[in-house]
Amino acid sequence: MVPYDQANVHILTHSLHYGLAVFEGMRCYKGDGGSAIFRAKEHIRRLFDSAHILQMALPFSQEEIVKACADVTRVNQFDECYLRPIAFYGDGEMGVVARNNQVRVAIAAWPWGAYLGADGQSQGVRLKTSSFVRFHHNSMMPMAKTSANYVNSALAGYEARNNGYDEALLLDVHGYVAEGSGENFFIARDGVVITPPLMSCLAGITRDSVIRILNDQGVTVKEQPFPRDLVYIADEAFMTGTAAEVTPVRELDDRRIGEGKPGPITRKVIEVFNAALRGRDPRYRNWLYQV
Ligand code: PPE
Repeated sequence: MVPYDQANVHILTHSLHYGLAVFEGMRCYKGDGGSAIFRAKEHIRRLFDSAHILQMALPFSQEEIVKACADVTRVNQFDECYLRPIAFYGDGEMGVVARNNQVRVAIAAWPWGAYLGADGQSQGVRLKTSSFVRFHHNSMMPMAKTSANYVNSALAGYEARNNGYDEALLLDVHGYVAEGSGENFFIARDGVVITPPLMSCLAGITRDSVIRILNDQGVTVKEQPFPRDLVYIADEAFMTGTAAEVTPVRELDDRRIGEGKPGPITRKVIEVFNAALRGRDPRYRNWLYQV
């Protein structure tokens, strides 16, 4: 455990220069059985998947990192918090392809409120289709949660906010809906839910959880490409992510979606998801990692 002020790295930390870092974002919730990290094992598995894609060898096991995340939460005495494990190349050699720097792993925790604002979470957010295209999987790797990927997200996220919207919706290189700058995206029309396939978007753990919840509710979920105008005429839309949780979407490109407020499918997903996070739904109790 390293105190906040001493958790420093050298200015020549390789990953700071070239973006070759992999990270995770998880939330710990206080529920009926005490505090627990939501789907900790799946998140850390994805951390290792991201590292594998970058050919970065992590010097710990998945079990060690999961346990360390619980330790960080406990030592900080947080009931609820956001957790950020990150693996990166330390200082030593410079140059893009330097391979001899030590792989370092850190885990930070802090309290984090509603990602897209409290109003956004209750009333729905307003999105703008981004002029920045989600990168093709032969340029960057959307399946890897690497720091470098977030330059694309930040460009899109800034643009949307500069223009008075809450968040960006990025299209893929073929012009189909991909995801938000830090969220997966879903629409519902005539009772069927559609989300983009795992092609130009991150394999979100919240996305996976919501698909499971919808299936358990008897709602059909299709993972298929769709264009932005299908979003305009959708009955409902929502975004998912660890930070954003399940955030309703009320507008895209100044077109109201459905009735312009969280619809019945979205509200049901939020209700079941919130129960699952806090250990109040036995079907999803194995999603919780007790701290
Ligand atoms: N897509 C992107 C691009 C993304 O960054 C996230 C998470 C998701 C989808 C949803 O994934 P998941 O959290 O596994 O359901 N974005 C993280 C970073 C947010 C930040 O600003 O930092 C998050 O939500 O923790």
